[in-house]
Amino acid sequence: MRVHATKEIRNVAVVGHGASGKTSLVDALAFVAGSSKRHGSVKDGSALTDYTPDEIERKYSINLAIAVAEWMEAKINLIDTPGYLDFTGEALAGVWAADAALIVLSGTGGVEVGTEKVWEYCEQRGIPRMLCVSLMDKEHADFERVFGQIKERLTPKVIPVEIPVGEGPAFHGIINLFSKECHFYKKGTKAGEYDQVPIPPEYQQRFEQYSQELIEAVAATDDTLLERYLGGQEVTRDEAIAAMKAGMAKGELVPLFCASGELTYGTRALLTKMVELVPSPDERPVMEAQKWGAADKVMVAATDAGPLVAQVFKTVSEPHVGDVTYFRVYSGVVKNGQEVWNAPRDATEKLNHLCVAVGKERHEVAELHAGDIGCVAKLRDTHTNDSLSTRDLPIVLPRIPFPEPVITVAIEVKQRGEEEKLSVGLHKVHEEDPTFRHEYNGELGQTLIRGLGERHLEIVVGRLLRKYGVHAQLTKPKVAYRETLRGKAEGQGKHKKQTGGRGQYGDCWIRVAPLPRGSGLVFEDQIVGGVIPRQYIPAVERGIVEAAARGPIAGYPMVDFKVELFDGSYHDVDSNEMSFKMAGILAFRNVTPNARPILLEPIHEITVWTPDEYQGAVMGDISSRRGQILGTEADGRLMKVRALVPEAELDRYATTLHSITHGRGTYRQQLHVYQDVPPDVAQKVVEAHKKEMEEVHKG
Ligand SMILES: Nc1nc2c(ncn2[C@@H]2O[C@H](COP(=O)(O)OP(=O)(O)O)[C@@H](O)[C@H]2O)c(=O)[nH]1
Ligand SMILES: [Mg+2]
Repeated sequence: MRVHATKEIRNVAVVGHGASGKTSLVDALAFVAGSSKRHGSVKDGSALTDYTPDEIERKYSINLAIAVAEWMEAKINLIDTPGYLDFTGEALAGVWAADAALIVLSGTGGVEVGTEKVWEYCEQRGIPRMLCVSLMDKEHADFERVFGQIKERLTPKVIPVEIPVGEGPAFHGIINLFSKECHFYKKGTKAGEYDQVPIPPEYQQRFEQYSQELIEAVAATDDTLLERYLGGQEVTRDEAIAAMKAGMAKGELVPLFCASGELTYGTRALLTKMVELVPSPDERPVMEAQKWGAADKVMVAATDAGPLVAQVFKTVSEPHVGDVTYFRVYSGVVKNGQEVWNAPRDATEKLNHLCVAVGKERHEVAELHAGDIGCVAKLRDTHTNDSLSTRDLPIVLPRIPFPEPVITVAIEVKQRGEEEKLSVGLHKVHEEDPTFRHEYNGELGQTLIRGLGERHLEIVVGRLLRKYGVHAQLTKPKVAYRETLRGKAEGQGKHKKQTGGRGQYGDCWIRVAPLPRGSGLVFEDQIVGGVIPRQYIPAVERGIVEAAARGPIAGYPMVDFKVELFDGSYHDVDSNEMSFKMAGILAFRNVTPNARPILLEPIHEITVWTPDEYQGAVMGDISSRRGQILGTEADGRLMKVRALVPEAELDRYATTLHSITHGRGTYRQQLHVYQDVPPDVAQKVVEAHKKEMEEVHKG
């Protein structure tokens, strides 16, 4: 592959809802451009950018992947991304690394929740957008309907630059409003070939109406153009394109295209428009970055003359290869074999076998210019989101704001002895995927993993098996119950042993009483007259603290109570710290059952965002989870519902919410307070605990 100069590079993130046709369109664009030799398909697992075993098996994208289309002297780096919200971190990374987005919509599905999500990412990153309605040949495809949805749900700034001729199975042509050309496609078209024909008479009126709207919208973004247009002068195609490009850069215009990726219809025009309308890296605004180890800001511009700085936006671990690191060069030129510096990790990395990725293949290149995207294998200390620069001028770019995990489940090994492998595997998966987290929770005795959805975590389980040989399964996370006291009580703890030589003697009297939530355990020494010598009092406290880790009801940590140590006795020879610690433990065990112990459970405050029409269902579901609604209010186009829900009832909530709101609801949760468990529920928790203890003793 030829090395391309900055001016010739176009970085385009292909984003949209799942199954809108992105991967098929990317494959078609690369094939039609001649950069890929085979027209692959998602259905038979041969699509250029869906090449991992997981993707081939499931027939949808999970990882972002790159294809290249060389067209009109330019090189378009197409970053194909998954549409499902479980993998939305990949879409975000793709948008981050690109200079524009091609948002793909299905001719039948239109604007869906994934479309809204990626639209938001593009807004945040401030990149120009093109919209393309694909699957135009699919039964019930409806361009006008999708156009209407875009206007209503995404942006009023959308402006069609193409209109389809025929729809669904009758789709066979596209009228281009810029060039005023009509292209007809024959059945069996292989690589987007077309016949140029006059605009069909039945489309004449539509053509004129849309052309007028287009030219008015374009002229409206540029005063001189508008003046000329209003003065009745002709606006040429080139002028219109230039104004459109400028309007897109300002976010004032969003052109709409149509295509069928699978049939390759519309792909040639789309390639041309990407080259013409997408800014090259040096046409994008200069970025502000941080000089490592200094307070200075550095302005990073996409020029070969600038200091080298690149950012890793994706890491994939590949069989027989190890980690493959995808990065974008934001400034400077990077050469094959060059040494670079990962300043925050204090690591030198050598870029051996510098490559350009095309799906699963990698083509070695001599160098990459400012703005280009490449990859390299076997870096030792570099991970997703790291910046690479040089020792002379270490620079750190702003980090990609990956989404926070939303669901938590527990994971365990199926076969004993694989625990170590599991922990290594989880760590590796996190390095590849910043939206995945893991931690061992000592209190629950469980490894908890967090991610963006159940599908995400199931894929992780598959990856652990395939790549790290770990047989793992997902289980329900345990609830961190607590115990506390409702009443007061007092009593004694006495530890006395006489075994031959020196004995053991410790004796204490304690009083317990409840404290408000959040107080923890408060210990008060009220010993007077040295009935317990000073040096043994901390030992009593340690005994109580240790015993309080397992409450009297079901062995959960006991919190929010006060212990007063008010009396005791000692023995001149036999007393020691150990004996007083035991006395503390015994006192706690004697006294707390008489102080009306109760079980507490964590209550989370959840905030749910849902379209209006599902609000009733969302609230009904919350009530059925022992939830208490705190309030509802409008928040933008959505309704916001706040509620308190016990953690025990929130298992797999993300999945339920997804299904009640048809994928459009989202939520956040945060631990709010610990509250009494209702008696009937407490009964079940106690029984479950008993059963677990019996099993532990049996096993
Ligand atoms: N009829 C028709 N089907 C398509 C077209 N493009 C993709 N598909 C099918 O739609 C499904 C989803 O396509 P895919 O490219 O994986 O969509 P993605 O999830 O957006 O990447 C697959 O079964 C494709 O074969 C198209 O242009 N026409
Ligand atoms: Mg895909």
